[in-house]
This record gives sequence, C-alpha cells and structure tokens, in this order.
Amino acid sequence: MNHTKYKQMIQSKAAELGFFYCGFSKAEFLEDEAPRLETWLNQNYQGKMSYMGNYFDKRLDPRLLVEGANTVISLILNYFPSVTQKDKEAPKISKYAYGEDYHFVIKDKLNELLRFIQDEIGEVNGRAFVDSAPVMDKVWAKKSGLGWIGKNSNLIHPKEGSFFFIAELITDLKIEPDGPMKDYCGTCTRCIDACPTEAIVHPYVVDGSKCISYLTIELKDEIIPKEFTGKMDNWMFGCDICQDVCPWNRFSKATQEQRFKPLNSLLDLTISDWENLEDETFQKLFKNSAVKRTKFSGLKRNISFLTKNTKY
Ligand code: B12
Ligand code: SF4
Ligand code: SF4
Repeated sequence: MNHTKYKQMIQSKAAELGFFYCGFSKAEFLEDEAPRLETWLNQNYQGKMSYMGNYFDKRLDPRLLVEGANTVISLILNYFPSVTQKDKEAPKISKYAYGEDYHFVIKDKLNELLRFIQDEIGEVNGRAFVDSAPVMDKVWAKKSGLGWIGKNSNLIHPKEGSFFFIAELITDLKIEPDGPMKDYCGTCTRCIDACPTEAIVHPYVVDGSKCISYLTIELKDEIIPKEFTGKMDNWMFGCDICQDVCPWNRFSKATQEQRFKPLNSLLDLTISDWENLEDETFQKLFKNSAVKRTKFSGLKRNISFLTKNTKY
C-alpha cells in the first residue's frame, strides 16, 4: 500500500472519531522554535510553571521522545459549546472546561486511532500526546497545515477558528508532510487590545505569568498578586477574551462531542451559588472535569479575589 493511501485511511478514521482535521509533519528538530522558547523562558514568562523549563531538548525534538520517530500526526478537536453560563453576573469558566476533562476524551480517541493504524498498516511504533508531555502542540499542528499561530499565540484554522484542542500521535511511520499555512492575522490587533492584563506583550508572544488562565489555574499560591486587582474581568477559571474577540471565531460551530456537553448544573449556578460553593458540591460537580486542576481551595481563592474586587 502506498503512503498516500495511508494518509487517506488515517484522515478518514480521524474524522470518524470526531476530529476536525488531521495533518502530517516530519518529526525533526524545531530549529526556529529553539531560540524563541529559550527567550521565553529567560524572560520568565512561564512564571511558576516550572515544568515548562524541563526537558528543553525533548520539547524541541520528538525523536528524543519516541524512538525512530518519523512523522507527527496532528489532530484538532472542537470544544466550542452551544450554550454559555446563564447568570451573566456569575464568575466565568472558560468554554473548554464546560464538559468532561479533554485529556480523558482525547486520549481515548488517540488510542483508538493508534490501534486502527497498527491493525490496518502493521507494526507501527507510536505514542499519543495531548498536552501531557513536553511537546509543542501548536507548532506541530502549524507544521501539519492545520492552521496558523495567531498574535494571541493560539492556533487558528481559517474555517474553524481556534476553539479546539490539539493532540498528536508521534510515530515511526513515513508519510508525506503537509505544508504549513499562511498567517491571516494581517493588521488586526484585537486580541492584544482586549487582553485585560496586557499579557500579550508582543504580537505572537504571551507572558504566561500575566495571563488570567495562569493566574486562575496554574498559579498555586494562596493569593493572586495584587497588581491584577480589577483586571480579571470576572474570570474564575481560564479566560477566553483573546479568542472571543478574534474575527476568525465569528463562525465557530458547536461541538458534536457528547462528552464535552456542558453540565447543566454548572451553567445554572448563580453568582451566590458560586460564592457559597462547598467542597462536597465542588467534588460532585467537577468529578470528571478539568476544573479539578485548581482544586476546591484554588477555585475559592479565585472567586474571593473577584468578589473582593467587585464589591469592596
Ligand atoms: C504553557 C501553556 C499555557 C500557559 C502559557 C501560554 C502560552 N502561550 O504559552 C497558560 C497557562 C497561560 C496557557 C493559557 C491558555 N491555553 Co495553554 N498551553 C500551554 C502548553 C502546556 C504549552 C505551550 C507552550 O509551549 N508555551 C511556550 C511558549 C514559548 O510557546 P508559545 O506561547 O506557543 O510561543 C511561541 C510564540 O511566542 C512564538 N514566537 C516568539 N517570538 C515570535 C516572534 C514572531 C515574529 C513569531 C511569528 C512567533 C514568535 O514562538 C514561541 C514558540 O513556538 C500547551 C500544550 C502543549 N503541550 O503545547 C497549552 C495550549 C497552548 N493551551 C491551550 C489553550 C486552549 C489555552 C487557553 C485558551 C485556555 C483558556 N481558555 O484559559 C489559554 C490561552 C492563552 C493564550 N493566549 O495563550 C491549547 C491551545 C489550542 C489552540 N487552538 O491553539 C494548547 C495547545 C493545549 C491543547 N493541547 O489543546 N496555556
Ligand atoms: S487568555 Fe485572557 S489574559 Fe490570557 S492572553 Fe488571552 S485575553 Fe489575555
Ligand atoms: S484577534 Fe486578530 S490579531 Fe488576534 S489572533 Fe485573531 S486575527 Fe490575529
């Protein structure tokens, strides 16, 4: 069987599993990204996400992660919800976290895709990744032709916008790479202008330590630094602003993935429900959710930071 045939088989199985798109790139050293990642780390844009400084070499070369790697198969999965939180005053949760934790949902699909490849093509060595290892997901997806990296630093697909997750299979299969896509940001600066904490320090560069997503999810300190007082725009878990304002997201379509279906009970909660949230309800509500990453104490910290800022 020729390699074009492999490509078609894998793409059609990926579509059957619900992925938006599937593209291929050559597993190689990321020459352009190496100095950029180094500068980003030297600027301390990772803040307290110390894991971003680990495995520098592996992060830049998938062949150090998977023996004999030849091809990175990149996949994107839509999470855009059809509904949002009902109480417009309630503290906000990022759209990606309305349903079941994407790590579980996507891992299941990736493993099924890998099994399919092994059944249909033969002995293929491969590993599945979704935001779970030192792999630069956006860069591979860009190289695989699934979109361009916008000034807000997210990957954007011209037809689908950016409300999707990125995952990959790194394999020893040899498949013709798909080319990268042109950048369609043009002269637009909406995301930079709209970011309330000025975290997009230059076009395409996000200072992670200033991003609301970092402050509300990744930062484990007992308090959120005072300098962000009044700048959180009511976000208690993640932040969607630089994607909400992006013109390429105007036509986002709701996901068909049942496991991303928003929990009704979550969308129904009012501002006072959130302020009075108890550990037991938190554990029940977020049993299989990515929100568990903040833990109960983290979410409480975030809510009280917002409440203090708006009420006093
Ligand atoms: C660390 C991390 C964060 C950190 C830091 C953000 C960041 N931009 O790095 C924080 C916690 C802030 C964060 C927030 C979010 N994240 Co995040 N995050 C990651 C993670 C784990 C690593 C990203 C990384 O490698 N950063 C390191 C820096 C160096 O890379 P970079 O930001 O891409 O920087 C590039 C540019 O700056 C560029 N560059 C530098 N200089 C120049 C100059 C020019 C001229 C050009 C063209 C480029 C350029 O080079 C750098 C390297 O490629 C990935 C998962 C993964 N394993 O890849 C998810 C990931 C990027 N996150 C994701 C998501 C969904 C989010 C949020 C939207 C979540 C939310 N709603 O709250 C926000 C968006 C914030 C934003 N605008 O970036 C998705 C993005 C999906 C997509 N469509 O792109 C990913 C891919 C997870 C996934 N597997 O789906 N995230
Ligand atoms: S996610 Fe929010 S805080 Fe982070 S860069 Fe985008 S707009 Fe700024
Ligand atoms: S808002 Fe404008 S500049 Fe920012 S990512 Fe979207 S198109 Fe690019």
